[in-house]
Amino acid sequence: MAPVNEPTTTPEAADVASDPPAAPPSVTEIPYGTAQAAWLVILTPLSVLAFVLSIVALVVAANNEGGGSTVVAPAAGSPGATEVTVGLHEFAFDPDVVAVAADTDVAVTLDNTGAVQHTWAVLRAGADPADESRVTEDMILTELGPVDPGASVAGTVNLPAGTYKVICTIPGHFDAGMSGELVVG
Ligand SMILES: [Cu+2]
Repeated sequence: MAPVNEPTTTPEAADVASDPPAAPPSVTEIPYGTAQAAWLVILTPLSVLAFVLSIVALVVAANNEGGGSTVVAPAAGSPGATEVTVGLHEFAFDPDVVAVAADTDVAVTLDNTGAVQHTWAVLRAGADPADESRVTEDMILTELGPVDPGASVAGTVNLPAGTYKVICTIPGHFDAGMSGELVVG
């Protein structure tokens, strides 16, 4: 017992011994650090993955939204539709392609969800002006509106089968992209 105690109680030995014990705290911190690092190794990729997935979801949602109003919009209603609703906003029709029945009264409702007035003017078959400066009065078969912001206007069209260009006649709007198609058949 004595030989064992003697070295540890020696001041010199105690100093030597007290130095290593001072180190263990930092040694015992390493397991904690590695444990935290291990959690970080697991959680960081998961949070990065979650972040990436949420970005992907946002991009997909944004693309779907854009596709619904501007890109290849599905025709509203069907070839035999006798009523259709079209949204108006800066600067597009929603949807921009609308299908309705031919040679019959078709009820058209325009909902202006934008902040300024808009119209919905159907041009005669074959009329396809490249820009607003080429639009003439005789091109316009029928026109609904102007529709005030937040308001709705109802009207009726009765047209023979064909594909008609639709534009907003408020100055600047057609040139800003506010045009669509009315497919009658
Ligand atoms: Cu407009």
